[in-house]
Amino acid sequence: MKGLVTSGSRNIFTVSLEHDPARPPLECRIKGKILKDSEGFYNPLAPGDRVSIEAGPPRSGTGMILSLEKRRSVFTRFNQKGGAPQILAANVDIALLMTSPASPPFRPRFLDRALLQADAAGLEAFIVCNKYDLGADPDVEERLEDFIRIGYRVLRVSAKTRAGLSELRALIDGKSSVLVGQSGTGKSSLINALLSASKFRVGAINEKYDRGNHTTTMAVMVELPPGRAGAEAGGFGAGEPGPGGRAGTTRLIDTPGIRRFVPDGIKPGDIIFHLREFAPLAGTCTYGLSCSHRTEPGCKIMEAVSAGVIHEDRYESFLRIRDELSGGKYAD
Ligand SMILES: Nc1nc2c(ncn2[C@@H]2O[C@H](COP(=O)(O)OP(=O)(O)OP(=O)(O)O)[C@@H](O)[C@H]2O)c(=O)[nH]1
Ligand SMILES: [Mg+2]
Ligand SMILES: [Zn+2]
Repeated sequence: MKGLVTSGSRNIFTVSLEHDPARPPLECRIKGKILKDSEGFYNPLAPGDRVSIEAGPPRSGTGMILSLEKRRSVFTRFNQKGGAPQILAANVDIALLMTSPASPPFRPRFLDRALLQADAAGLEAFIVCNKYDLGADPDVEERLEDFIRIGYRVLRVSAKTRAGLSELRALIDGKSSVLVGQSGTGKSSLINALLSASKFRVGAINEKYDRGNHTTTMAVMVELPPGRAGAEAGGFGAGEPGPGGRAGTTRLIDTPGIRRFVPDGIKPGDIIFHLREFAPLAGTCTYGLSCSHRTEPGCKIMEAVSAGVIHEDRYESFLRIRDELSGGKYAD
């Protein structure tokens, strides 16, 4: 039987049976403990993975995972504690990079890192600035506008007032998306708002530290009912089964808050190709691709920073990420 992983810790996974959606999902373990094609990761499976399973005894509600189907995409990060890459979501189309203008404070560096990862993973990425009902300082606005200037899509929304939700719904309609962001930015709240149901537990902000309390502890995938956005867009989004069955289902993956996003699987020399306003300049410096973009004469990256084509904060992020991924090789 084929199944779709909707959640899982490191060894027990909830698998829904797509051909038989009326049947309750099964709690599954991996047969033989090791799953081919998923070695070396912190977690062998993530929401969105498609697997072959063998059902357990009737009415046990359990099963065994036999094999993993080839992934079309993975959104990973390097899990420093575990010392290995962690799969946050599999087979998704879109990364919704969650941030808030306040409470917790706006963190553009988090966005730089997550945008880099999404690009390297070949995913479409949107910046979602939730809690917009709290208002945004001019500094926050300046950075959001700069992300727009360099070509990223920014959505200003509120899970609380529902402002901006129909625009967001239309963008994610018929696709699978993963929500990634720091604790307390309102990922679970936003999914609840889109579901119009209190499916996920939400947590208060720690007043002393002005940050979230890591309420969500496990990544979980949910399906959104076909919505008005789908009807407007027509086609699959309206909930009609497309070719191959249930194509066009709108899926969202909630993930636990991440304090610091460490990119995974990106070579230091390749970062430049994944940052939108840097990429066209790659290789154009006097010293070509071997330029460190720190001190060299004829450095087009540094010239672009001086000319305001590259925001200073983005340049700073670029240097820091490169330094981190190369083990301090570029440190001053
Ligand atoms: N004012 C306001 N508060 C919000 C909004 N969205 C969420 N909150 C509040 O922010 C707090 C954190 O929300 P959660 O949904 O738990 O945040 P999260 O990103 O899922 O956090 P983790 O699971 O810890 O990663 C809760 O107190 C929510 O009620 C919003 O749009 N506006
Ligand atoms: Mg949460
Ligand atoms: Zn240079």
